[in-house]
Amino acid sequence: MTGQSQDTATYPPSAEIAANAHIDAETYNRMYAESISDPDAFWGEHGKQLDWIKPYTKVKDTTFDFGKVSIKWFEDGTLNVCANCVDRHLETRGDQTAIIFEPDNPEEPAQHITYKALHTEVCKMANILEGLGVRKGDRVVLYLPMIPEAAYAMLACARIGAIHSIVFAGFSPDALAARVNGADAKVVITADYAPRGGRQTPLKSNADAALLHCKDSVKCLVVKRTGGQTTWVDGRDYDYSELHAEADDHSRAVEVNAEDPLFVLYTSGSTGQPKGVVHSSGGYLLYAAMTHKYVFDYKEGDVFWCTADVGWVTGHSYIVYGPLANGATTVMFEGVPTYPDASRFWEVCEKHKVNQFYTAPTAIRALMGKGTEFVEKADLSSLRILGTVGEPINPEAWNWYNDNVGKGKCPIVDTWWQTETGGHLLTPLPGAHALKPGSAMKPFFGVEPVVLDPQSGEEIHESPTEGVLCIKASWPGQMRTVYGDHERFEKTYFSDYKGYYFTGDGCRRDADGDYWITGRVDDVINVSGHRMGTAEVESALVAHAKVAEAAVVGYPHDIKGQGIYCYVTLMNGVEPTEELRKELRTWVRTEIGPIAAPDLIQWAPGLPKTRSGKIMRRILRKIAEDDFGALGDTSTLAEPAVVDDLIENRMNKK
Ligand code: 6R9
Repeated sequence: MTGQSQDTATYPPSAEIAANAHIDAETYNRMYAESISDPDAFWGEHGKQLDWIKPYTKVKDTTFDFGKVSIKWFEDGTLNVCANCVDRHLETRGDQTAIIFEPDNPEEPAQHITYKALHTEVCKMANILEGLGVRKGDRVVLYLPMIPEAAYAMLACARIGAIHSIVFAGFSPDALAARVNGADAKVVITADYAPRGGRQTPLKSNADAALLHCKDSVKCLVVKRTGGQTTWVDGRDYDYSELHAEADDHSRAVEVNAEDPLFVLYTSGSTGQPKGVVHSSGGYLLYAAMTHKYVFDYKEGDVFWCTADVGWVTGHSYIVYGPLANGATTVMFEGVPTYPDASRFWEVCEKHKVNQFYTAPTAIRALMGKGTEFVEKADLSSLRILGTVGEPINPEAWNWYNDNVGKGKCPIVDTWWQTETGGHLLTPLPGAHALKPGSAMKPFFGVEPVVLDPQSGEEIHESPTEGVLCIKASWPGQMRTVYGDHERFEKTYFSDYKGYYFTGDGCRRDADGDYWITGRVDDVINVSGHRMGTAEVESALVAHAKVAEAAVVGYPHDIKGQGIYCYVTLMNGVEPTEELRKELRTWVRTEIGPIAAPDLIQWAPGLPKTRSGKIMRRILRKIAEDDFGALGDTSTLAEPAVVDDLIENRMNKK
C-alpha cells in the first residue's frame, strides 16, 4: 500500500504488522514523550531488563559542556555482560540455538550452537585467556574471521572483565600493529586463515608481521580455522585447540561496574589516526538490547541475521550483544553475498528460516546488478522485517529490496547510527511508522536530534529544514571517551557546536518532521558502508617515496556509494606511469587494507591551494564529481591555472 506525502511515496505497515508489533504509533508517541520528559524514570525502568549484581540507584549523570564532558549511566550498579548474554538464559532456553554459524563454503555444514554449548565454550575461552595472564581491565585484540570463536572471545573478555578491541580481518599488519600498541593489548587472538568468498586471507602471517612491531610480551592465541600452513613462534604463539582440550568449562563471571569499559573499537575520523571508541558495560548493553528488540520487532523464537562483520560496530551490537542479551538466535555468516553466486544471501535466509534480515545498501546494490533470478529462486516466506545500515539508501535500491526480497510485505528499517552511538539513533519502528524510502525517519526513545545552522550553530526549530545533525542529550549507548585521550573526545564531538554531540553528518528534516541523512560534512567518506578518513589515505600515499603530495576525496560510485579519488603530485623527475598507478594502489592496500584501495588516481602537477597554503578540497570534490560548472568561489586560489589542468585531466568524465 502506498500513499503520497510531499516528499515521496510512503509505506505504512500492513494491518498485520501493526497489530502484532511491540510498538504501534500511539505507543511510540507515548514512550518517546516519556523518554524525553523524564529520562531518569524511563531508563531507570527499562534498565531493569538486565540482570544486575548490585542494582543501580542512580540513572543518568551526563554533561556535554565542553571542557567537562562526562557521561555516566547507572553508575553505582554492577553486572556482568556475559552473564546477561549467556548464563541468565540457561534455565529457560539452554537447549535453544544461540548462534547459527554458516560457513563460507556452502558444502560445509552449518553449526547450531545452543545457549548451553555457548556457555561451555565461553567459559573455556575465559579460562584460556586467564591462563595467558589476562585480568580485569586488560585489553585483548581480536583479529579473526567470522567464526563462532570470535563471539566466544568477545563474551569471554566480558566474562573476566577484560576489554576487547576487534580489528577487522581486512586490515593490514600495520593497521593491526597500531591498534595492538594503541590499546597496549596483552593478547592477540587470530586464526590461521580466514576463508571468504572461496579465497583465504593469511591472518596468522599478517599477525606475525604486525607483532614484529609490538612489545615482546604480547601473546598470540591461534584458532586453526583451515589447518593450513603457518609459522610458529614458541613461547609467543598458543594453539587454541590444544588449550581448549584441557580448559575447564566452569568460569566465574566477574562483577564489573556499569561504567567499566566493555570494548574499544577503532574508527576513522576526519583527522589523524583512527580513534579508539570506548563503550561501557551497562548502558551499552541495555541500549543494544532495546534497539534490537524494538527496531527489528524481535519476538521470542525469531531467527535474526545481521550480515555485518564483527569487526565493525554493527556486528558488535547486532550479531552479538543485542540479540544474545535478548535470548535470540543470531546468524553468523562467514562468507560474502556473491559466493558461490549471487543467491547466497537468499539461500541462507531460506535454509535457516530467517525472520529479520539486516544488511548494507552497498550489498543490495551489488546484488541488484546481478538480476532478480537469484532472489526469485529462494523461498523467502520466513522474512518479516528487513533492515539497512551504513549509508543512505537510494530509492532504486530500496524499491528493489522491498519488491524482490520483502515482496512488498516486510517493513524496511533504515537505521542511522555510528560506532560512537552504540546502537540506532534514528530509525523507523516497523509497526509504528509509514516508511519513506531513503529516510531514517524518527529518533529512537531517549534521543533528541537537532538540526543546527552550520554557520551560526543555532538550532533550527521549523521544518522543513536542512543543516548539521547534532544530538542534544545523552543516551545510554553513547561512547564514553576516546581510549587514552579524553581531550580528543571532547574536541572531536563537543567543540564545534557547544553543548551538543556533533555527529559529523548533515541532514534534512521534512515537513512531517522525518529525518533524511545527507552524508558526512567532514573529511570522512563512506566506501561500501565503511568509514574512511581521507587523511588516512593521504598519509599512506605521501609515505611512498615517489609521492610529494596527495589529496583524497570521495566521488559518487554506483555500487560502493562513494569511491576513493586521489590527486597525487609526484616527486620531481618521477615519471607518471600506469605501473606507478598500480604500485600506489597496492601500496595503500598494504598500508591500510584492501578497503582503502584507491579507485581513481589522478596525477596532479599541483593542488589548488589558498594563499595561506590550505588545500581547497571543495574544488577537488567538485572535479571528482565531474561537476566543475559549480566550483563556487575561486577568488582565494593562489594559482588558478592548477584547476584548469585538473579539470582537463579528470578521471571521472561522465
Ligand atoms: C553503524 C555504522 C557511521 C556513518 C554515519 C553516517 C553513515 C550509517 C546510515 C548512514 C545514512 C544510514 N550512516 N547509517 N547514513 N543512512 N542508515 O555504520 O557506523 O561505521 O561508524 O559509520 O555512516 O555517515 O555517520 P560507522
